[in-house]
Amino acid sequence: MCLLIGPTGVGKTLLLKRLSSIGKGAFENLGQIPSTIATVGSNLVTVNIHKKHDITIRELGGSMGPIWQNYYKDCKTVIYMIDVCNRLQVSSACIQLLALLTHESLLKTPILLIFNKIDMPTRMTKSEIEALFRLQDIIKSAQQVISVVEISVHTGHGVQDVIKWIQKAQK
Ligand SMILES: Nc1nc2c(ncn2[C@@H]2O[C@H](COP(=O)(O)OP(=O)(O)OP(=O)(O)O)[C@@H](O)[C@H]2O)c(=O)[nH]1
Ligand SMILES: [Mg+2]
Repeated sequence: MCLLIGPTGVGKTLLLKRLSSIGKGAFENLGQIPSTIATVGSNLVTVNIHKKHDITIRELGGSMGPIWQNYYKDCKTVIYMIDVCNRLQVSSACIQLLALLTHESLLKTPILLIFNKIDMPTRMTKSEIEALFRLQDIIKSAQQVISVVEISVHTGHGVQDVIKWIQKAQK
């Protein structure tokens, strides 16, 4: 199982919807943007994006932060998503990220960091975020292999990179 977490409103549920429609054969940027509501609890979806087997992804709502750790034991990979427009969320997102990277159950778990909503003109730039998160320091000091992608679930930009990472990491 792949665990999909991150603060509220960053786009986790929308990404899951995109991945399931791509798994059903739809092109990644076709169709309207489906609406989402804040996830209370968790959202379990099986997506058909791997040649050999289906992949189960569990989203935990951002408001469930205090209980995320109950799910760390059962996951093979973790995707942590961040909203590049939400400046108010940066520091808490960073603290949450550090907590998960140092959690004993996740020390060997491959981590994908997603910076989402790069379609927005009000977005923070990549270097701005990297500085705010001290990303290079985090990557250097973490025990896990951390990959980083910038995406827009709205336009579909970068979603293929997410799929490639899941296919590789979730063998
Ligand atoms: N502009 C823009 N908006 C996005 C993007 N991805 C998601 N959103 C919007 O962000 C809002 C929140 O998306 P959700 O997928 O519900 O967020 P979530 O991370 O599941 O939130 P919780 O379930 O509360 O933890 C929705 O209005 C989405 O349409 C994106 O790439 N660009
Ligand atoms: Mg959600």
